[in-house]
Amino acid sequence: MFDPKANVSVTEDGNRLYARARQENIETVWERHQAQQPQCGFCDMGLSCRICIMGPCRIDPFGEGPQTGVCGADADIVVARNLCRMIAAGAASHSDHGRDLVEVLAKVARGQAPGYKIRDEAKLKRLAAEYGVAVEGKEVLQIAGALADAMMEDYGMRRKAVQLVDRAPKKRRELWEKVGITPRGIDRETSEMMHRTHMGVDNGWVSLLLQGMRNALSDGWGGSMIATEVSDILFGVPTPRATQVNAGVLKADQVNIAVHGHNPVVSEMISKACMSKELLDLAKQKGAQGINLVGLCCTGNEVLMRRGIAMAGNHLMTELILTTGAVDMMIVDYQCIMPSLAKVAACYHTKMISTSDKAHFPGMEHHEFHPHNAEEKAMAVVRAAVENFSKRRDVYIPGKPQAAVGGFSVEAILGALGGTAAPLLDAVKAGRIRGAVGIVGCNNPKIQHDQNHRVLTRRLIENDILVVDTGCVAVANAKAGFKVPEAAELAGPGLKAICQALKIPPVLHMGSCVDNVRILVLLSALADALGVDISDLPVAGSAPEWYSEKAVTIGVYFVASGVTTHLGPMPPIAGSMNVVNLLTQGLNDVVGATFAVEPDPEKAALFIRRHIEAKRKALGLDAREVM
Ligand code: BF8
Repeated sequence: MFDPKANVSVTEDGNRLYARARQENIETVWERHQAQQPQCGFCDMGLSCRICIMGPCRIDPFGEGPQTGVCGADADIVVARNLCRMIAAGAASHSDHGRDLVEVLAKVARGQAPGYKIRDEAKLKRLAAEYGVAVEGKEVLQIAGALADAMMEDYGMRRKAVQLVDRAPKKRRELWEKVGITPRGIDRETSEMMHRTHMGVDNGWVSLLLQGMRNALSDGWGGSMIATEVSDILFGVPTPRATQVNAGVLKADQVNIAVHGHNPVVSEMISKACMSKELLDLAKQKGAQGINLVGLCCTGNEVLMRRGIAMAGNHLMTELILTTGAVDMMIVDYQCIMPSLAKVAACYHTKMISTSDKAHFPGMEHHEFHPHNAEEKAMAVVRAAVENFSKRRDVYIPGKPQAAVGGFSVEAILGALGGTAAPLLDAVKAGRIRGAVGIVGCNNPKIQHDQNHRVLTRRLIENDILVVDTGCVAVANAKAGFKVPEAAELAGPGLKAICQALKIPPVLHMGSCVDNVRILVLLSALADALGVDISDLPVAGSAPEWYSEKAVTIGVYFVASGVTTHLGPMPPIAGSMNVVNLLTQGLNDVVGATFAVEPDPEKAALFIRRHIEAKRKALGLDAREVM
């Protein structure tokens, strides 16, 4: 566990703001984590069960106390059920976010969403073709309406499989059919997962975990994929653009508004309002030089990817950023928003605004955004932020912003390669690039903030492994300076030469956490080009500092898609060696990939490098020995 006497963060802005929080006696996630020690060992091992009220029950891991709960469930059943419920919650979160976007698309089609529009007609038509929606002779809005209807059917049970599963390589789809884990409907799989984990339903730990994989796949190739694709249709496909990151992006002489959460439906509208002449004039009248919109967490990644909006920080920075005293307003939607935020904000002048009908927070002002009123609401809240500027007191903005480049959608990556994956594959075949790793996920106060992300990423690129990242890792790596073309100097000679030729960084920012599906699409393109399955590719996934249920779901759909995935923190499964062995070994025979848990990022880098070299060897490519 992370030593609380050490610096809480590996970043300068994080440590300086944490010192300020301590000085001002503001409680943060680190103090609350400390106050929880020792955390429950039964829960940590997945051995406590609260599913029914014959319990709560605990299974004794030392074999001395009870070995079953009141209902008779043993350690394997309890651990598998708990993990599966985490998968269901993660899938529900991402996929419900996707549904919100489909609803906006449907409302745009009906003219009921002023301010939103179809920004990428070509992508709309490509998606329509995938869904079998006729486009000939139809108006754009008609196509949008028909596509939204078809996507909504993916959520139910009227299909044999969710539509975008067709994007996976044929071998992978055949394997899913054989194993019986092809996802049928997005809501259906989550609902079935909750049903199976009710007391007295599925008590086979293997069958539970197989449904867990099907549930996760319904998110990866369903709800999350829909979220990303519809966001691209409504707000544009990301292309590389320059931006800046860390707390230094706040401006002392401007109105600072931070957007936090996940869904671009809110943050895009806010970004538009921040550019309105009326509100910019008002800001001037109030003595501010402008309105500075900054991002936090994944909604920050969404607006960074498409607009180059600066990023103030990731998960563990969300409280600290308020201690600058420079944030005039924080606007949140949902997911990963600590309920403590309004308490921290109350120590300053910062206004906290919640916007989603499904996410309320103590101490925040609630202004509900819906497609029909979002434009108007965005203007109203940004106006309130401008009005709040004059109430600032003591402002402390540590450090200078770090430059970064974001916006590497699959379309942008293939574009940079000249339109096809061939140059990337040639480089892999020639061994100049050994392979690629998707580093994803969160921060966790059990680990020094951003430390594992930095170390792992650095070790991989210096060994000629291309890194793509999303979510909070993407922010960590941008702050570390890995996302400027000059960072090619940090890479091994093969990767360095390619990055320099293409003028790209060795670490490519692929977006928010729902955008992990961009990685699946890219891997499918690479596998198809080589005529192999995803599990044959010299690639891996990693979540070095994960904390959330969504991260569990992402890890499971990565593995079920054939990507061996490293986890930093141990998931709560240690109470069942059967579950541990299946997830870390047995799955290889089922889906051709497994999980590996390794808290030390140096050792994790070695594990990943060995895995990549083994995959190269199996493909008949040159393989290095990793010492
Ligand atoms: O969805 S990486 S802490 S912000 S869960 Fe949350 Fe984790 Fe960050 Fe985005 Ni993803």
